[in-house]
Amino acid sequence: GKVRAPTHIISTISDDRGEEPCYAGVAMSSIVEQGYGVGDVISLLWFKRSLPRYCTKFIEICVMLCADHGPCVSGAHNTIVTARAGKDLVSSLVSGLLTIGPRFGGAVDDAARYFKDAYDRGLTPYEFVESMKKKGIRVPGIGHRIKRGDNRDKRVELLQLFARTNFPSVKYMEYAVQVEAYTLSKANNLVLNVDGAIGTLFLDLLAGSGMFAKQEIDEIVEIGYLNGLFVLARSIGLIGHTFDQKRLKQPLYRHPWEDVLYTK
Ligand code: Q5B
Repeated sequence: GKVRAPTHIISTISDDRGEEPCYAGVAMSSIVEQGYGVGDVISLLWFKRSLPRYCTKFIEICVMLCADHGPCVSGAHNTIVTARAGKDLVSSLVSGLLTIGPRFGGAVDDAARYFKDAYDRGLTPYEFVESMKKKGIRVPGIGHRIKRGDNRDKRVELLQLFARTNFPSVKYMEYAVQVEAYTLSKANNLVLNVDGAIGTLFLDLLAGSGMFAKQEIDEIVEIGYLNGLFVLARSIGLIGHTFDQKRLKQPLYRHPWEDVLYTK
């Protein structure tokens, strides 16, 4: 019989060989005709399945809420400086994206990992937070530079409201709220931040939707899909900041001497 030459690439999420491209087996015409949104496209290309509407709506809300957070955050700052140095769109975008990490916007996966582990092991908020402290690890998803116990992050409240209204279960989020109550008793800036809200609510989506086997959830958390939501969302804002600087014809940025402490 025919022997197929071994392939150098395996791909399982999309196929452009037919009349029209397919995302996880769904033809482009269906995507358009059925009025799918970007949440459905993310479901198909990242999770390889169509998710219920409340899940895709949640994904879309995450993308909208994280699209930008002003010019002063690390990512926007880098992008603005790069655009003002005369660099092109892609360079300006990636210089902002490269700041996303454990302190800024890239704590979503670790929040999901640590909160899942603590909840599944039945740790009390006190045991969880103090065990992290003993290990010298900051609790991912907790803490913010400008948000406080008396000035909560509106994005977190909006995500929580949507999930409480639409998700079958919000056990991981409620656990995170209890953890936040404990961390706020230690310091007023230790709020549940947007990374922590998305990380724990996505655990609820994965566990409560009935669309994922336990092994699949463990794999998603282990591989780390969820920072992708922040990266994707913030790209929208970073592109906007690039255009803004170009439109404003802003000159090369140079940081003022007065704002540097020169010392030996
Ligand atoms: N402490 C976010 O720190 C920040 C603690 C903690 C235990 C914690 C910090 C942190 C975990 C990572 C995380 C996502 C670096 C943040 C985001 C997107 C954004 C950004 C925007 C947007 C802030 C003061 C004292 C110290 C620390 C203790 C702080 N965090 N203890 N667990 N998690 N969080 N990142 O204000 O005794 O004095 O040594 O790493 O979730 O990135 O809008 O800006 O949309 O763009 O610099 O919202 O919390 O505070 O470092 O001076 O710490 O609190 O140990 O205690 P700060 P520090 P001590 S959302």
